Amino acid sequence: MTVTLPRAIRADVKRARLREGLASTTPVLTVGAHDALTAKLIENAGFDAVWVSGLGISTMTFAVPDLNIITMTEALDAARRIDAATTLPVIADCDNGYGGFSNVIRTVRDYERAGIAGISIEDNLFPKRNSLYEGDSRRELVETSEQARRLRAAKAAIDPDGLVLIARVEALIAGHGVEAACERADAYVDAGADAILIHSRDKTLAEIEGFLAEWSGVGKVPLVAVPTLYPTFTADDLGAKGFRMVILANQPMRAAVKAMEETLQAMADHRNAAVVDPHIATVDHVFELVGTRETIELEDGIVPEGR
Ligand code: SPV
Ligand code: MG
Repeated sequence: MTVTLPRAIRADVKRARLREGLASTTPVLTVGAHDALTAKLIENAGFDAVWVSGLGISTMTFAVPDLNIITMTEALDAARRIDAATTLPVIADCDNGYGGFSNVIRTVRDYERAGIAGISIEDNLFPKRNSLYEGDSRRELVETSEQARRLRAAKAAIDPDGLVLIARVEALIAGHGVEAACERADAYVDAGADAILIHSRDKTLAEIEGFLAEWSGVGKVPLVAVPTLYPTFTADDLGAKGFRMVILANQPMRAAVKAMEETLQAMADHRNAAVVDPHIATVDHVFELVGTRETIELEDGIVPEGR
């Protein structure tokens, strides 16, 4: 028997898996990746899907704020690398489509062609501000009718069975209230969105509960939650409220930042690496995670004994 590496999964298979997940009452439990290895670790830990976090890519790959500074092609490159590293469906955070009407269409078409399973397009005006940033006094949204026009045109520009288009409503984040959020969600569904991501910073969940009580699409259109600021609600709690996807968007990135800061500080304090050795991954584990042995055996034509 020869050594084999994991097979690449076709885009249509990942997309079908994502559509199936969104149709089920158990939410698709999705975790944010900022790079390819993180996607692999998310898969190894048993999650259902990977979110390509705009905050994560901006922070970890470019060390710039999440303010529409990275370009569509930089974000797509990151999404491609992440998608290649996992058999799970990948949902890419495409911010606001990186500009105006034609940028949104180009974004959707390029992600479709790249074989990404799903994307999210939000209604923050370019240049957007990260939704979690508390100090922001200027949050402007694209007019509802214009955002719907963009989504309708984007949907028309791709295969109906192609990537899953999640329309992200930022009305609650921008302080426009539940009624405005419902109007936007209606308009985006009418424009052809496959799912609605309703984002909120309200730690009590009252805003989200208000939306769920008011919106006529609940139970008909898959809803997506990003519970960064209401993390005590489990995926099952959110599933019971009607959410079909729960995105834990940035915890691996924050874990990496903390681990690296602590490791670097300890090495700086002790001026050696022995102090951190028991607390960091072994080199062998790193080799193992990326299939180093299998790749070398395949390259060298080695047939392992007993296999
Ligand atoms: C991201 O991960 O980039 C997101 C989620 O868009 S949030 O940071 O909550 O806006
Ligand atoms: Mg984002």
